Amino acid sequence: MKKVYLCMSTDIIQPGHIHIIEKAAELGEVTVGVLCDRCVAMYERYPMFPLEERMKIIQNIRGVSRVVVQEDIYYDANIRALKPDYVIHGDNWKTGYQKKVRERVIELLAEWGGELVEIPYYKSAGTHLFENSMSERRGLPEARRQILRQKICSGDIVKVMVAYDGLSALLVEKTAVENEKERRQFDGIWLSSLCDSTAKGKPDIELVDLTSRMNSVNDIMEVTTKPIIFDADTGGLIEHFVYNIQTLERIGVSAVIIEDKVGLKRNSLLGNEVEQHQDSVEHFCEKIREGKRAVRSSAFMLIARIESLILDQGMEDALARAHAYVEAGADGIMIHSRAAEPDEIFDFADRFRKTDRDTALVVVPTTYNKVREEELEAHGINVVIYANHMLRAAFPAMQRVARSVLENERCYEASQDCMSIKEILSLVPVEEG
Ligand code: SPV
Ligand code: MG
Repeated sequence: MKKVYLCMSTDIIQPGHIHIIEKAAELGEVTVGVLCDRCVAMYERYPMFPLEERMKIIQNIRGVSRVVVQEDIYYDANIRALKPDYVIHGDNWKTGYQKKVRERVIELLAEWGGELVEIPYYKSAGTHLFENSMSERRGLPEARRQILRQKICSGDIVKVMVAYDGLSALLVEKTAVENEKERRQFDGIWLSSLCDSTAKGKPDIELVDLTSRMNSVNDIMEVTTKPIIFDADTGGLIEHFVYNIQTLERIGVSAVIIEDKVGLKRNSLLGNEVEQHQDSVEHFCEKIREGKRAVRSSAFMLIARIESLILDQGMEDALARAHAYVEAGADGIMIHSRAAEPDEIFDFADRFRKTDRDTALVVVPTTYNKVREEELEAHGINVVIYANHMLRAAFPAMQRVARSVLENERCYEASQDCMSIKEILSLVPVEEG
């Protein structure tokens, strides 16, 4: 009996999957490599069913003899171990990030005279409808929340980029880079108070009201499927916060971060250059407790942000607050710093992790911007937020163009810095029915 290998990443079996398994079974005894959760999440979307359940489903399909785990998108380990006569795949992997994987499979098979069999990509009449409905489902509030929780639990660092309107959110949703080893995308969207306010031409002092901020959330929800982390500033009065957190939950936000300050809120990066005051531990814990009581979804996260390092209150204060906030029910801690180096963040994370291994840790490396994600991950940090870069990039580009038109009294020179009309018209395509 010939040996056949195929790799599957899906958790929802469609006619196309049955088709390829049937074809594989015609060639010999079929081993399916089920791609691990981390790889599926990296290349497609977070799987709805974990690896063990996906293996069970696939094991029970007629024609499958054996299932094994495939730990990497490259087939090396599994096909070296199995030495199959055939590897079977749809013919839709000749371009994009899978191109290199395909080439490597061919190279390996040649070592023992194996063959790659490619079958035409199978599309049933329902495939298009199914794909559309899957993508819509991913954008539902509860799906976004679960994905955020799962990603945090996975142990890999969760990469979150700022967005403040539909277009910036679309970029966070769609931007991906690929190299030979992996495909990288952002895992979530940060609805920064600084950027949401600045984009509306307003200062970051809790002046933009919730109704207006909700419009930004709605615009972003409409064009994305990724989890949204909402910067709720101080959360305001506890009596108001319990209503507002419900509103945010209802409109689809995945997590809310509130910071432990009171009075007129100023941006944290101003530090002690301006007057700003930290809340008492007791009062902020009360806000956390009441906020958690108000929400209905168990996946929705309330994250407490500590301003002790921003306000020079010291590490002991930051750590004591972190433990108190977790005790009060916070699902995560954001520790903020305006230092040029990450040392105090590392120190905080190491000491916090000595007694708390589970609570999500969030950081915003705006000032200590040389730090790499892998260093943060090594210190037990779960979420990194790039809090303002999209807006800081857009503003100088727009300013340059505005100045150029004034200086040249025509738009020819400015056009050299602009994307073409063709590009802008196809940037957001009209959806085909
Ligand atoms: C924001 O992006 O609005 C933040 C982060 O709250 S910071 O600007 O660093 O305070
Ligand atoms: Mg803010």
